[in-house]
Order: sequence, then C-alpha cells, then structure tokens
Amino acid sequence: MSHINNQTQDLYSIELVQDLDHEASATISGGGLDLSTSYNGKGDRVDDLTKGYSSLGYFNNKVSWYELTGKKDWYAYTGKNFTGTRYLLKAGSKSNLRGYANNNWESVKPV
Ligand SMILES: [Ca+2]
Repeated sequence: MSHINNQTQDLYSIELVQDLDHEASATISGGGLDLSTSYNGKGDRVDDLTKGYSSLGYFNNKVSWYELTGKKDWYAYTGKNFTGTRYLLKAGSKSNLRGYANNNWESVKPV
C-alpha cells in the first residue's frame, strides 16, 4: 500500500497518494516511478507514479532514492516545473541519489 506521512497537507502530496496496492497499480499502469526520502526505499515513500508532477509537494528536496518499474524512461529535475538540472532515469533502474541530486529533486515526468 502506498503511503506518505499524513502530517502534510500539501495539495500535490495529497494527489500523490494512491489507494491501489502496488501490484494492482503496476498491472494497470505497466509500472511507474517510486520515490523515497531515505536510501534503499526507506523513509516516506510513494509508489507507481505514472504521470509528470510539476512539483513533488511534500517530497520536494527530500528524495534520496528512486526505482523505475515500468518500461518508460523518466526525467527528474532539481527545480519545479521541469527546470534546473535534469537527470535521465532509465527504465528498470533504481538508485540511491548521491551528491547534488540527493534531497534536490522538485519535479519529475516521463520522457
Ligand atoms: Ca532524503
């Protein structure tokens, strides 16, 4: 089950919450982007994003790990609205974020 810290009231973070469980969502969408605020998928986490977000809301400047379970490549950006430094995330990849990328992403979208 996807979940985030309920203390946030940010519009985008509410939108990020998905009621589908991971397996059902992956079946429908063909997979997507998972993000977490700590390394190795730990901390606060959101799973199976399938569309772009011009702001990550609660997750802005907190993301430290990602996983792409689908067949699409994605872009991640250090600025809102797909600005700043762009990172290409390859389909099927996952990684802890190091250096400038760590705790710096503010928007994401499929390539
Ligand atoms: Ca973090």
